[in-house]
Amino acid sequence: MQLLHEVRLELKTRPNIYRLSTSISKQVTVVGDLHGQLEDLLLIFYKNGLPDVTNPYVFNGDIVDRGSNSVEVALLLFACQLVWPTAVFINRGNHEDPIINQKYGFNKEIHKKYNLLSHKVVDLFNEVFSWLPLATIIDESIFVVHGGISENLDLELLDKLDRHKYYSLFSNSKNGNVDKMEWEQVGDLLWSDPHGQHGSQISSRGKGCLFGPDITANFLQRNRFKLLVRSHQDPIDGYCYTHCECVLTIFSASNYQFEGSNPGAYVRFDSNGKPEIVRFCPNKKNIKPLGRQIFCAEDAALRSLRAKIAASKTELVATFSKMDSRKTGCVTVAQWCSAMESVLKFNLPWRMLRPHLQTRHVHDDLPESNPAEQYGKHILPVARLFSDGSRLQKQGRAGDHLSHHGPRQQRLHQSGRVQGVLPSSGPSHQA
Ligand SMILES: [Mn+2]
Repeated sequence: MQLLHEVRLELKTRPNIYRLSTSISKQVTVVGDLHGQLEDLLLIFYKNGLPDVTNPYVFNGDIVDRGSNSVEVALLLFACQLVWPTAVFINRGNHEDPIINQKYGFNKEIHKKYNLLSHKVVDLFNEVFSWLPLATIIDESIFVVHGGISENLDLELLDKLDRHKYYSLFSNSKNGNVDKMEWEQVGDLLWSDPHGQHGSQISSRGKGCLFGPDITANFLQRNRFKLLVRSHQDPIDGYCYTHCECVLTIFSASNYQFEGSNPGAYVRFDSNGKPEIVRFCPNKKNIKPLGRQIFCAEDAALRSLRAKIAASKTELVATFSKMDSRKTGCVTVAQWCSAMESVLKFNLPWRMLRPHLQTRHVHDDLPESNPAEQYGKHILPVARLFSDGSRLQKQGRAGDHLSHHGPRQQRLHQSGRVQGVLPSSGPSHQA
């Protein structure tokens, strides 16, 4: 919930229409509908890299509903938005709307995942959605919007309106005084589709319109744009061009209708506006490298954490020693977590991290029993904080702690094979 609060504050500072330049990044990637398909988002990050100043992304709406991981997709994108505020841009889609979320699965998913908190979480998501910008212009030449345009679309009016008023495009209970013209234009951005005939027609979707090639040509010319990029429909190839290649539809939720119905696609523009479309389809072949990629990212974070712990080991041992008033050589998991947090000053889920910070061959060699059993099942050997037993001896407490290890363990210390700079303990092992 903290994340949602933070992202809401961040989004409030954004304009209704983002204006991006690729002068630094030399490229930008546009991702279409994700509809809660986390695997597609992770695959895009795997193939195209995580966002950063050299690799900015525009997510073109409909991040939630239909798929089973809308919560995860939205939270991951919002976290990216906070971490890389100048490299992540999320346009609002027609599914970022409380009324639509009631019908197409997002609210249901939240209720399942958040139980008693779910009403608050739903409200917060809706609040965040209402602050999502409505469109993005890349290098003053590419207009990116979820649905499309209409005959009278007026960017000046769209720049000025209070988008938060259009909390939902269906119910105006929370919207206050809405302006009919503004209301319609926001609806056109989020709901329209291109069609083959000239002029505009009422859309069977009930909102937005069907706009013809003449409306596109006029809009692009009037605003000196070269291309309209939109999403909102699922082409069989993941993307399609219409209106003499002036409209590009890009859709990133693979297998959207059924297994094999469509690949996902995203488009990367270079700084000359030249598009490179990448199609992808998560399958069994792709799952392995994706898993490995996540593992690699975690591994890098853990390595850096281990280095920080190693750098603080003097202070850590002093803290552990203070906690270990009976001189058992052990501390409880709770004490360990509290020491890690107070010494390293990182507010991390230490209890969850602990199993990842152990060195496997250390606890394989744990003695069967030891004098510290009074701490219960989850106890941790202070001595195992160190890779070098001799350092401990210099501190005058080493004898106490090392004596708790069996002969094999001591040999390991002496031979330098105990590399763990962290306490380690398997659930069924005690030190
Ligand atoms: Mn849509």
